[in-house]
Amino acid sequence: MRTWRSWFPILSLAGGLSAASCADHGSYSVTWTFVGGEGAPSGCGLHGVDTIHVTGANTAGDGEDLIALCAPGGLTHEVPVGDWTFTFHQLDVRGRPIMPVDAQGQPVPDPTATATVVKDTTLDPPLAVELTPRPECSDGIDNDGDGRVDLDDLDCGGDPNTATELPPPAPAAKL
Ligand SMILES: [Ca+2]
Ligand SMILES: [Ca+2]
Repeated sequence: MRTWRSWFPILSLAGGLSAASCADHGSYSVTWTFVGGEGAPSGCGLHGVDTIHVTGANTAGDGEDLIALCAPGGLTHEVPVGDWTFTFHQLDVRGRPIMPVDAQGQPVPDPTATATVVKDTTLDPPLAVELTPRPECSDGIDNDGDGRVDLDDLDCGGDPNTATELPPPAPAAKL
């Protein structure tokens, strides 16, 4: 009994997938950079972003849920046709969502984009989204290479919202 019950949702899901595959499909494309125009090949590693998690829905009720490596800076993926809204989440190396904050510590929402996906066509030009990096003092990275990460780096001053792990500028030498 228990075995039959546990199989039932899986069989239902398979039926749903095969029905969905009959729909017309096209592809969306997206590229991402970091605020300020910094490219993904350097920015993803620098800001501790391992993957990008794309979620979305179209007006017909289809869904998108895809995780792609951050460093390539873009992806193309086939989905059912329709008017889509996508959201782009940053994930760290452990697959945990990254919650970017601004200099005041206020959360910055994940970027979203809308697109109309047309049958047998790839969206051109691609969607372009801009990711907000975390402050250096809470990104899990030893940004300045001194062997101390985030709040272990005294230059963060104990504040996870500090923008840089670099020491403050030395006072001008007195003559
Ligand atoms: Ca850091
Ligand atoms: Ca450091």
